[in-house]
Amino acid sequence: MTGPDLVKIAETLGVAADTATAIPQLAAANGLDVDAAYAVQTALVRRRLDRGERMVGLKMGLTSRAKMAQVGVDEVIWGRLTDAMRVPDSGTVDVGDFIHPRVEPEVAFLLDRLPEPGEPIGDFTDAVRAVAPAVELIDSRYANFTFSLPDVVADNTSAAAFVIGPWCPVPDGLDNLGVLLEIDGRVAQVGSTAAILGDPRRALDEGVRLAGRHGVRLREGWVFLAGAATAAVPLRPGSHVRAVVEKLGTASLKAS
Ligand code: OOG
Ligand code: MG
Repeated sequence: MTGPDLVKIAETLGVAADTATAIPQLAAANGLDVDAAYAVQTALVRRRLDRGERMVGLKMGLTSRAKMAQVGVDEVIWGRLTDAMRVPDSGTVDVGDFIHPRVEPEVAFLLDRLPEPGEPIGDFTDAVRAVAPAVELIDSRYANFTFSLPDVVADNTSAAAFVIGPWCPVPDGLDNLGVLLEIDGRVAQVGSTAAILGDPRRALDEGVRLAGRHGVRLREGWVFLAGAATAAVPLRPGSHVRAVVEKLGTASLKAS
């Protein structure tokens, strides 16, 4: 018996993203478990690299209860970021490039040199050069933004675009900073960085560990998104989105 055709599944997900067309969930129908789903994710990102995109970082998903509850999946997941997903701070995205985009406030790390695989990270300030507020734009390729754990993993954890605000030196504490998501000047979500695994620094340990299981090593100069502190909010054309993180500042995005 042969296993599922992982490259073909990745192609289906890639075309869904390229054409902004929702598809039915595919993990159950193809017998994908979580490990096979990460292999699909690898093939899906390979498809981007083959057309000239560069890997620029890693993102964590479902590191907060608010996010787990919103999508009904309760495991921490990780995905890959490429240069084509990056939008400059205060930049504009075209909602028509996506299926049903949502935005969420995040904290980003700029990675320094990390220890060898299997070694503990040790001092956070040795591993992380700078931190920044960020907005992640997620866009599940599945109809109704509904998926199982292997589905969302295969779909590169809904990664679509991200904005990083100004980098700042690592503050003394990151574990209890207020987080706001504002849409058109109105507060749409309120939270705290404490919602991210108790402390967003923990997300880095998890990222190193979980990606390491699949042979992915985080690199110096990469961006790392620790995961949203609040639930995500649908992005409508014409909106102006700001993520504000206490002590760190603001990252913003416009939608046309
Ligand atoms: C999965 C991605 C989750 C986060 O920050 O929790 C994520 C999704 O909600 O579609 O990026
Ligand atoms: Mg996110």
